[in-house]
Amino acid sequence: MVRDADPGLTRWRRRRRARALLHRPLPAPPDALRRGPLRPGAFPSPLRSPRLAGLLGAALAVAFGICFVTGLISHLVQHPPAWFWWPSRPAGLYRFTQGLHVATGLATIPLLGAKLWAVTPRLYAWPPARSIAHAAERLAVAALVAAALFQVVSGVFNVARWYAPMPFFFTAGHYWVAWLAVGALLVHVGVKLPVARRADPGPRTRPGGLSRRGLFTAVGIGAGVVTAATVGQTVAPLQDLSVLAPRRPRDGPQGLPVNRTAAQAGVRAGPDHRLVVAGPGGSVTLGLADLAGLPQHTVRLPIACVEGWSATADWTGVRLRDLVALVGADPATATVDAESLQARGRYRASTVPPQHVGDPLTLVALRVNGGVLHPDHGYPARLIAPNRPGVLQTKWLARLTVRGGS
Ligand SMILES: Nc1nc2c(c(=O)[nH]1)N[C@H]1C(S)=C(S)[C@@H](COP(=O)(O)O)O[C@H]1N2
Ligand SMILES: [Mo]
Repeated sequence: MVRDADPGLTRWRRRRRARALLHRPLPAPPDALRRGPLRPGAFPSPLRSPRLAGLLGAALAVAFGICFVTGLISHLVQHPPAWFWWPSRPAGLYRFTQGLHVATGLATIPLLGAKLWAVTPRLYAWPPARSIAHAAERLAVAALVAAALFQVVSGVFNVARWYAPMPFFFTAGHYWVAWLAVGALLVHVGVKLPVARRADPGPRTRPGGLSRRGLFTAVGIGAGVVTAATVGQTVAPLQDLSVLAPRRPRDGPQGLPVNRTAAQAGVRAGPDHRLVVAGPGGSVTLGLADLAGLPQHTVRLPIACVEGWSATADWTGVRLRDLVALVGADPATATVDAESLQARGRYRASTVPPQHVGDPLTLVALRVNGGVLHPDHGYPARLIAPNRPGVLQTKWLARLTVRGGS
């Protein structure tokens, strides 16, 4: 009996044939199309070298990497899957990671601009696709550019709270496109890293023109200006510098910005307001005098909005763990669902996990910065907890449902 070949050899041949097919030259399009930016020598600037593209790419990869990781943290904290655990300390950690997310995202803008400028000639590469493999690589780059632009633009719209041009739920779109960008970026880096390593450094200067160092300095200054013009939304001492920041940490009633006003939320609470605390073994209903009669504590905690602004305030009220104990549950293991008087809206309710319930810094706040809560800050009672995004600091509390903790 004659065997054709051993299976290993056949597989090897098949793979070689597939590779040959991927790299077989495609027919070149007619030369008559080579006009305008497609003509040879259309981009004379020697600054646009593979070396420059590589250096800018490295800077972008660092900024994008930080932005991706901090964004992922933010997403997990806001939409926690069952396996995810986020501590209640350090109290200002989320403020830092989310501030960094928005700052690196914004600093990306000048870097991305310079990078796209540096690689513009590649957009008009001739022939447009040399082989199937080359075409696939270019498609990955197209996906990367589109995803990166989408992330920057949608992020800026969100910071500016301009939702009209986004016909999708920002948080979901921004999250999923981030994965698309990371995937395309990994392919791109895998393909380009060897090229950038081998790249001839090219001329550093062009007679009478901008040097590479000059260009880098300009991009660096651009990134610095963008950062300085916006970081004051979270670093209060810099707020006067931040002319482009949509929010200023000390502007608003009681020296604190407002995200959604009571009127916008359709909430009107009076002094007859009652807070229901429901536990596994029974429930209590507390009027404002009852709440004020419980031990009061003052904590210094920030509101850190996903939009990038944050502000510190002094909050006074009842510890959440004291209310949990009031209905006979153990604060160390209880989870609390907090619901607002607000009837509709995505942020009318939030869940407080055990590590935050048990933390003595977590309050049902009745006062801020020395006065009774302004209606826009959640009068008569709002949640304030350490290391939590603003969207989870539920205002106008109406009901607390305690689960577990028995
Ligand atoms: N009920 C309710 N609570 C809410 C919101 C909301 O829309 N509804 N917005 C949240 C968001 S996004 C932020 S950043 C904080 C802002 O609190 P402040 O307006 O008191 O600064 O409130 C949170 N609490
Ligand atoms: Mo927010």
